[in-house]
Amino acid sequence: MVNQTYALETDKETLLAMYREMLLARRIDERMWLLNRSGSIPFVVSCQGQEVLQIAASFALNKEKDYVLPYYRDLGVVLHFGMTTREIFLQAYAKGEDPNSGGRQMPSHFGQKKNRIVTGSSPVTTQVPHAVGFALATKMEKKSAVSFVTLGEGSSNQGDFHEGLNFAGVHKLPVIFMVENNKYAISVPLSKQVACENIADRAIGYGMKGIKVDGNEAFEVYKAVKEAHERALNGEGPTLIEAVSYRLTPHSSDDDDSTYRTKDEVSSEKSKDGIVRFKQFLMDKGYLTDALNEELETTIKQEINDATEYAENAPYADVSTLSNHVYGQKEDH
Ligand SMILES: Cc1ncc(C[n+]2csc(CCOP(=O)(O)OP(=O)(O)O)c2C)c(N)n1
Repeated sequence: MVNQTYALETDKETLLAMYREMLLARRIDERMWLLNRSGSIPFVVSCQGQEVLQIAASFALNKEKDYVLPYYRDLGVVLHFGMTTREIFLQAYAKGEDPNSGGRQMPSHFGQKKNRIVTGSSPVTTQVPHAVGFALATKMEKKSAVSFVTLGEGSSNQGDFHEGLNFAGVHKLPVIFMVENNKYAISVPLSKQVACENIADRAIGYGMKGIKVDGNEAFEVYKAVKEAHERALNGEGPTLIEAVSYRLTPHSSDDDDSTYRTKDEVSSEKSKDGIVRFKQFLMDKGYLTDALNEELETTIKQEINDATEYAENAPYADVSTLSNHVYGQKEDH
């Protein structure tokens, strides 16, 4: 098999595209916090600390064919699959043009049919059996597509996780489960969530390959997902990937993380930030320069300013649409 990681490491254009998406996700997230703290938007749930693994995984998928079933932190995944910066801000402001739910769901409950982003629900882990269902349909229809689902490590204790993995393992379905282990489930640290050493070890109980990777290392994540993707398309069944990172922000804008973790711990984890590491790699290779980085930052800022202004001025959903997507609608004849 071709060593995909090696091929990627010399592919300057793809690497710069990856970096741009990581940076865009981080800067969007940072803007969301400013808007929340200034009272403009009601709620933020961050991707910060998880951008590298989200973007690296997304680049290993086929965004024209695969289905993604993201969880609320997957800003990087949905940006890669085609959700625009404007659309991200429209959902944060709960405006009518929000592609996820027309402003009806909580922010970050991503879903957009045209980009094969399958909507999730507020109860965590419901996306796992949904992803397995998509993979079953894909197999029955003999389509060449993979279903990619993400969740937090805390969510891997829910029944839905185990039922989903069991069914996918038995039927050898083309699905990739990626646990984004950010070491906390709100205030509960990893040591109080699971008694096993690795979340990836759970794979063996369901007859599938399990692999643990450093989520701050883009190439490790890319390789794991690329191989899982190939296995899925070859009919070799599902894979469980555990990508370890750290949640750099509080659980959400409604959480005070100082009650359960120290500032020292957070700043020590911040020093391992995968984006900084990836940027350094690009600099060392000569693919990125200070000037190019500055240019990227400027264009991203402009894109975010435009999106913020657009979403702020956009109308809320019209009251006449209140029951759309809630009750069945009569077709016009
Ligand atoms: C079934 C269910 N139980 C509890 C909650 C409340 N809740 C929302 S997020 C969350 C923590 C999930 O932790 P994890 O899966 O590790 O994801 P993380 O937020 O850390 O990325 C909980 C308990 C919920 N939304 N759904």
